[in-house]
Amino acid sequence: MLYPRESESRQLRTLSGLWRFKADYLHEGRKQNWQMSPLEGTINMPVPASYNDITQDEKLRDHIGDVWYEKTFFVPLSWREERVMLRVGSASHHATVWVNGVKVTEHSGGFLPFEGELSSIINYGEENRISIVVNNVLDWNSLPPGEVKHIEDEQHPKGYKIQEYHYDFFNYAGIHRPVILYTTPKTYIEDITVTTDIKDKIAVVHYEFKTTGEKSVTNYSVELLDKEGNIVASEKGNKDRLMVENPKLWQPGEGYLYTFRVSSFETNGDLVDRYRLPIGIRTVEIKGEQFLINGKPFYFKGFGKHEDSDFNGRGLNDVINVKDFNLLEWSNANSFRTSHYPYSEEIMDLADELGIVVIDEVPAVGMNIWGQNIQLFNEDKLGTDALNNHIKTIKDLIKRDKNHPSVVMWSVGNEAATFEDGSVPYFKKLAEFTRELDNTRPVTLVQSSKPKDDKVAQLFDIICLNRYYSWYEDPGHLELIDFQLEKELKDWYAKYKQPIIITEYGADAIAGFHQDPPVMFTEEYQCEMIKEYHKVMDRLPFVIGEHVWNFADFATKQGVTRIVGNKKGVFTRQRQPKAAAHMLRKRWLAHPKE
Ligand code: GCB
Repeated sequence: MLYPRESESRQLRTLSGLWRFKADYLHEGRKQNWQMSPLEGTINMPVPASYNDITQDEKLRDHIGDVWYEKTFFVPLSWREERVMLRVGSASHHATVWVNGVKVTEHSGGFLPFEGELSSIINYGEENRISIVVNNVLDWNSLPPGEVKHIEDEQHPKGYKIQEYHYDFFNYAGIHRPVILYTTPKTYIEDITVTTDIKDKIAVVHYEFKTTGEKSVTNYSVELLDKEGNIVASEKGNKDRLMVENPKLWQPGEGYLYTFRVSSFETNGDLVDRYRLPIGIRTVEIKGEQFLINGKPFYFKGFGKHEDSDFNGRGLNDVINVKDFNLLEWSNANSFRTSHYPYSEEIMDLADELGIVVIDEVPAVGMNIWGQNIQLFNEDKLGTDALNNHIKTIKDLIKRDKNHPSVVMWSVGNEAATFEDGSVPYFKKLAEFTRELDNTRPVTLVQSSKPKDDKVAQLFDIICLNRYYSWYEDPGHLELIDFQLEKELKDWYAKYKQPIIITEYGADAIAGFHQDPPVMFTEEYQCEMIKEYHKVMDRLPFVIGEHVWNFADFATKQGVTRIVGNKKGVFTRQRQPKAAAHMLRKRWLAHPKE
């Protein structure tokens, strides 16, 4: 599914802005077909945004179930000749869309785009009404998984239920990314895949795309344009390769992008469709202990992040996104992981443009119930249906993100219960499937098991490890990190001979809390803990990256270990630096291992 972009043959209109909104507390909407007539008793709701933190009503914040969105819009008469599409960047977690009461599409999975065709439904030159119902319920077959628990005991009123989930970020819901109307010609370029290789200073850009529609189009022009707009290579087929001598490479810190311009023509030479895809020329490879980008060893310096900000929740927030990339640059970071779900396409575009390296993760988080002896990888919980949904999500993510040069690795999940026997066939299937779809990028699963317990790391290309010595294990004992971490990292390496990225390490620090000698929750403790990890990582050559948890403080569900959210950010939720941010900035100015 190509990201909607304007061109000579394509138009685009955003439906971002205020929508009419109504929470369906009594579960009536679907039965009463609320999509058939204008909603009554609505409030204003911005799109894109999470709805949870917009009002003063905690009932809405904590609502479990459906909410309805509605908006009216016009499309010009001239669009009658076109294929008119409606695209939702993401809606968490399940959505059904109607236009003028006619169902257009439905989708499950809260972090990826979906679309439907409106051409035969829409009133051209007249008013149209779009209705979207969004449901936030998670179950064992959704990604991320969760479970609605009905609590039946004398401590709770009859019918009391909660949405349980075993991951550590607030279950924000709503229409999180833009809703866009766009047109393509009726015969349109549907999908483009570009991969790049470099041999002896010559870049080979392999490409493939297809055209769908009534007309049989066989005349194409495929051109590669540099930043100045010069055509540096061209071809005529829909599956071929372009050669570029002395290419400007996409590099960490220098996101040089070419424009891959595809045009299709009628036999008489008239333009049918045109699409411009930004691409970067680069290679990625793991060789021995090293992660190579363009043949050079790359050391990951950066963070696990979240899409999370005040009021917007998980809704697309251009202000925060641009600020975050400025802070990444200020910190001298070169990479981040899209923990724990695919981020917006707008963020991925920024990473491409700014040369920030990305580990791209599917929303497979919470597949582990800490401290409870419950097996998850079986038909009762994470069985065949969950696996199929996981496979579909990987497929959709790769389809969406395959052309981003910033994406150097796929992560098929975070901290699953990989000590269970049942996790082995499950992840074997996922690793194989991911490689089948894309053999140009390494595949990982972010781990929290101990090396002696893990059963799946051999299926993947690189070990990504989250560790919390002196926080969840031996809280307060900074002096143990050196011993414990070194031993464990050596054990991982001895067992699998794969390079290791520490994809999470860090401590909660409440900005402004100080105590020296350090105690937990102070800025001093956060700094000291991070520094202790560095000492170990710096002496182990097979450690090839450090992603501090987390970039910024973020919202979580309420609980006794969370103080108005998770405070492991080195920036506050409002993006102000804590002491640790200054410390990292100094460390990352150079390659930590040089
Ligand atoms: C983890 C999780 C992350 C949590 C973090 C923490 O291991 O991957 O989602 O937020 O620990 O702070 O507990």
